[in-house]
Amino acid sequence: MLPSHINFGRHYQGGNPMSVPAWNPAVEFMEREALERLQLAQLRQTVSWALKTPFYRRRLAEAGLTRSEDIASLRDLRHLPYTTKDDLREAYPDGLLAVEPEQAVRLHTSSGTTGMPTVIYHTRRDLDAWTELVARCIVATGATAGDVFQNMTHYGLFTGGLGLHYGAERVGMLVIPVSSGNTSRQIQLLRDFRATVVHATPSYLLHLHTALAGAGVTADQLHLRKAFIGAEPHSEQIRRKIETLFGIEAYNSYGLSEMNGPGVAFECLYKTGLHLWEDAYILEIIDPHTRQPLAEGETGEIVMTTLQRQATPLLRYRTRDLSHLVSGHCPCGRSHRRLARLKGRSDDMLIINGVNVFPSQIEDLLMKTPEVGSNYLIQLEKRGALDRLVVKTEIYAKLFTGDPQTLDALRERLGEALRSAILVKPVIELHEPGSLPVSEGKAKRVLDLRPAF
Ligand code: DLL
Repeated sequence: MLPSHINFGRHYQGGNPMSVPAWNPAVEFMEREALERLQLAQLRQTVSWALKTPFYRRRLAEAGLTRSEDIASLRDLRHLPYTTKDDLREAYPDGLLAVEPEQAVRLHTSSGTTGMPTVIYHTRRDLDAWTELVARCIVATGATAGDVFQNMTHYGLFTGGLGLHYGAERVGMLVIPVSSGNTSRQIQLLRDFRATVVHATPSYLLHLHTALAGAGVTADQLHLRKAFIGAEPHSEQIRRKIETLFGIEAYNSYGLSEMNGPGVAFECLYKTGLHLWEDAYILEIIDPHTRQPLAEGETGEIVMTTLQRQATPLLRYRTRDLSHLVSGHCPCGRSHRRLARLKGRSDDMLIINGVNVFPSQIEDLLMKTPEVGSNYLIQLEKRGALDRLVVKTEIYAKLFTGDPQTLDALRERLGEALRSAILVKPVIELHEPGSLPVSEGKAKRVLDLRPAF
């Protein structure tokens, strides 16, 4: 029996302040024992899907596992191999595709460490399962079919746009699929269609607020009541600032393309941590150095195993994201455990206005350019609410003429090449040979001047 305070998302009107809105109460409030039984069954299923790929056949055989039935309990998970971003990169483009190509209906890619992207394929069923997870997240925040949803995240290979889009449609919201950028249009749409819920990166919402002032619009002329914020690190202070500036409630959303995208973990009305949907993912927190599991409350690397995705099943994927499990129960009564706000990463990936960039991608491109010398510096700054990437590079001495036109053309060419490779428009600074500081010992190539989040 479900507790009486739960409302089905489809019918929730937000009238009773004590009630907890939920999209799929049967799963969201499932007893732990039943949830773990479901996880075990899905883990076996996932391993049998994974065994369809040469990559996992080899990896699992090395771990002594050739049949999914060999998994007797969830504890056996620790015998399974880890999967890393590099594994995904090496499997590019279809080494991890576990279904017939014609069964896959969409793919998403995200940046890999040295430019080679990681690819996740989805079957129709995978997309449906993802949509359901996102619908759960949306309804858990109290958003309803009656809301007008302006989706300000990028549509395309990035998963933020399409991920939230289909979830919001499923809930029955009126969706404005505006995508990212074009702030004056965002403001016009917010006003004309009286959007009540938005989805954006936290830095973009702060930028939007500044732009509102420039357009002579005050937040209380809008009809906003909620924001879903994610895709980049942000502090509790930033959330509060967004809430105060707009007079709304903002909910933290965590996800990554390798685990579909958004819809992995989300805050509910109570904002006591991000519920991670454990019927869809097995969560582990490990010490990134020893790879040993950590106890509840200890901060370590998030490792996840997909439980529902057939086209690209992933076992023990090392996300490189750092967090810990929140102990105790959430007042909402959901049985799915909660992740604390993310604390950073255990690798050098940079998140620039929500876009993931590895310094090695920038280095690769610079080093491929004959006019560029070997010394360079990647600097990150805040310009207003947004991040700014400055790439400072020396010119190769033999090709340095000092001719302003040649330098302008090189600056332009490098800026464009980087923009298309990493999807962030950099400011390029060209320096005379030998003029950038040379570090003693291990070169420090990244200078992050953004305030700590
Ligand atoms: O950023 C998916 C997403 C879209 C999540 C929209 C939330 C909202 P990727 O581009 O693959 O996917 O980037 C994933 O972004 O490993 C984290 O390092 C970081 N990240 C995502 N959400 C949060 C968050 C999407 N709420 C990477 N807080 C992840 C901190 C986050 N970091």
